[in-house]
Amino acid sequence: MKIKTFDDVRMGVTVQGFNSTTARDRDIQDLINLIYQHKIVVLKNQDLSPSEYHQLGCRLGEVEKYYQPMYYHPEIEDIFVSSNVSEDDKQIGVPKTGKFWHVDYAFMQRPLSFSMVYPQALPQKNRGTYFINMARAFKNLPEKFQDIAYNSNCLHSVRRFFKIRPQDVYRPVSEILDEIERVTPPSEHPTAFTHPVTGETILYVTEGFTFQINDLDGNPLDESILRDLLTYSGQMDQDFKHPLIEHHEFESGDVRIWDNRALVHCANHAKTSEPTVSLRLTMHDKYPLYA
Ligand code: 7UC
Ligand code: FE
Repeated sequence: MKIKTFDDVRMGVTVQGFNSTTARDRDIQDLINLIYQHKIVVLKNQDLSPSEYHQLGCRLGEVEKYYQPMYYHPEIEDIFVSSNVSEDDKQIGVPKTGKFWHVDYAFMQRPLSFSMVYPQALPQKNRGTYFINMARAFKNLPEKFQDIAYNSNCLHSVRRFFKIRPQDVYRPVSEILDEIERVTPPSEHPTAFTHPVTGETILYVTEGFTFQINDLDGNPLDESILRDLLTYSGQMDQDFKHPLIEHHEFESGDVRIWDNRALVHCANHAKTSEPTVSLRLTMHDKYPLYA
């Protein structure tokens, strides 16, 4: 494996010459260490079948499939398909996923440790992902906000970004909203916590999912506090110009893996109608969300 940092500005490393079929357990452990250390790892020049890709995921951690079948890959349910391509009127996966700041599964009691994306079809440009390092975001907070973050919890829900399914047509919205609350009741996590591996303090709020901040007795704090935390972290910047925001482009053959505890991300979908397909796998490591 040949490891190179991206550039002097952005986090992450590229790995050349990784072969998932011949990789030994030691190589997999090296890879996992790189994910914690650099937060983003891009395996270059990969040519994997869906099943080989799935096997790689299974070696990186305990794969958890998405809770909604609408996203499933036709052969391998564990693979989440983001795709704007429909063949013979049959849509596979879901178009325009993740186009908002979020952490995968932060709205669940047990969020994911690693996320991995493998594009299959890429538009000419503008297909990438925005990332924010939430350890840096925490460090950048004024002390007053660090104190609040240490002494509060946040509630997270998927409700604002739940995708209407084909079978929802003609259903009353109230019924769909009730179903969302029943199936995915809000999760509660500390506003800031210690990463179990790196020891960094992570600010754990997302524009897409976090909707309330409570003190340690469960009393709601002023809404402006959550808004301020999101603003300091860069997630309220509509132009994506905030210094904490990094854009990471995809090249064909890339498999990107990232530390889903430490980063928030936001998909950048091309404005054109070019075919775009990517396969996602999500894994748990052996640690709790926070130390
Ligand atoms: O369709 C989507 O944008 C999926 C999103 C609501 N959830 C992704 C996740 O893993 O949290
Ligand atoms: Fe995502």
